Amino acid sequence: MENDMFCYQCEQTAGGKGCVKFGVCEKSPEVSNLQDLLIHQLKGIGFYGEKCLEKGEKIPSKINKFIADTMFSTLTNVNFDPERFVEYNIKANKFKRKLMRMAGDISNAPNNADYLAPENKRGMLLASENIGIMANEDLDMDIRSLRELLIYGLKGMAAYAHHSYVLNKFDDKVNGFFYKGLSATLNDSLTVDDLFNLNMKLGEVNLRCMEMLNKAHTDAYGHPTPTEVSITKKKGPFIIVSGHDLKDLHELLKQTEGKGINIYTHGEMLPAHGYPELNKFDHLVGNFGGAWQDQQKEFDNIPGAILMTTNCLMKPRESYSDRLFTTSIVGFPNTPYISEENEKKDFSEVINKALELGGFPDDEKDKKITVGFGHKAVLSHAEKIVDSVKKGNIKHFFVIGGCDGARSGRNYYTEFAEKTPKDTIILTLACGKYRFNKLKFGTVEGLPRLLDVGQCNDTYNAIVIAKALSEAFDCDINELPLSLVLSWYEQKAVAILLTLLHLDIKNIYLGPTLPAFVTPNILQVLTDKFKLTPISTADKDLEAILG
Ligand code: SF4
Ligand code: SF3
Repeated sequence: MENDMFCYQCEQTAGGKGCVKFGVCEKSPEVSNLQDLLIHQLKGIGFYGEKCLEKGEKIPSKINKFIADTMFSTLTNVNFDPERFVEYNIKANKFKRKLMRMAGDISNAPNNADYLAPENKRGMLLASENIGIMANEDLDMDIRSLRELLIYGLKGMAAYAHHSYVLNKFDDKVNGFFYKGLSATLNDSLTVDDLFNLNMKLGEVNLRCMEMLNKAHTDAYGHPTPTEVSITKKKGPFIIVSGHDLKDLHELLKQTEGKGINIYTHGEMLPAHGYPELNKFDHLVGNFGGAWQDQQKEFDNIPGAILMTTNCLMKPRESYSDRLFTTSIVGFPNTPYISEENEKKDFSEVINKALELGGFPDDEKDKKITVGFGHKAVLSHAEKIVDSVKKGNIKHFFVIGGCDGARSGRNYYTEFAEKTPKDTIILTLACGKYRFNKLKFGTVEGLPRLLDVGQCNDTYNAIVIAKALSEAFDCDINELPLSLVLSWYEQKAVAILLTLLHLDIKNIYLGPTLPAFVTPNILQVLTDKFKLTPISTADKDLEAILG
């Protein structure tokens, strides 16, 4: 094989084309190839699962959960442990056999749908040589592009389905679409139009999935309310909790109560402070550091423990690999892992490590930012907002958010936010907010100009807000004085973009670069149909938006 691996699923892919020797994210060829094999296995599972559903069979929830968990595990910066993917591939064989039995006799199964992987790593790696993204060199480029778009959208949705599962929320339509979408990528009779429509459908189903997750979060922890969060260090032992899983944070908060340990949120865990049932713990003391790509520098020699609940995990440096813990679908070789037994996690190891390391020696001078502007909190001011827009005192709304990343072009988002006029409001979400969330934006009409709506999945909140405003103004969302300026990095951003396009939201600005897996033809369709626009400079784009 010419390349050791092939992966182009994220924004930092090598040379803007594909990682072929080693992942820019540090994913090894071994892991990449085992992931390819797993995705291939899941496509067949999708085919037989779809047939079972057509027959009215009920698929066991452990198989639905397996699909969400394992697709999520292949998302960028989640799991780097080859042994985990060996285990997942073996389990995939078992679940595929089960679905094949349930589906009964099928005459028109696509090639390889019934493929079962060898049950050892060596065999798996050999087998993976023939099934990667580029294995079929004759495949039409646009078909490949739309199949990959669908797979990455499914990976993104899998993350949100996984977070919902852990809080006991399920949805048949969401589960069903995993089978349909995966199966479609094996179906050679589907045209470019068919696959395009399936991607739009994924956008619709992902909206439902984000809504389910929003309900899971708010049912468990209350509706976010505006909350001040300290962003400075406090004296004493501590644990930093990163990722998106609020349940893990809640468990850890309960298990550390009264133990003299401070808990800090990190990255996408920042919005947790807005939830009343999480914020009520006094030892949830603040937010630590910046976005994910700063972690190696910020965790270097840190005198406390770190818990990574989901992405984004970078290769741990030796100076903190003994104190960084992974859990759930996250993993890195030779890094401590907290498993779940009977739906319970015991964080004693993390707690003991934090106590042993002693923590920060002193308090820093306190600084604060505000989070917690979910749709309830924002829409409690709806009347005032509508009135101010009608009077011309609030001129425009911007949604500036998405994933952060390491590329230098991402300064665009800082500059853009800084240059928005004083009579405009910025809604922000996901880790892209760290580009500007510690700057002072002041207020307009008594409202903060920067409203932190939450995690990437809280795009659902931004959509509810936009829909409510469009109803109040009796207009289409595209007629609102609202612009979306988004950054992407990994596959959740792909799912979210498909949701926004499904809602027919036009004129989205997207950067810092366009996905390598989108061909020029497909990009042209997105530009023509939705006026999707690559970012240029903050000045030019602001001028184009505000005129
Ligand atoms: Fe490269 Fe991104 Fe794939 Fe990692 S996830 S191997 S950086 S394309
Ligand atoms: Fe960030 Fe990884 Fe995507 Fe949830 S934490 S948005 S990049």
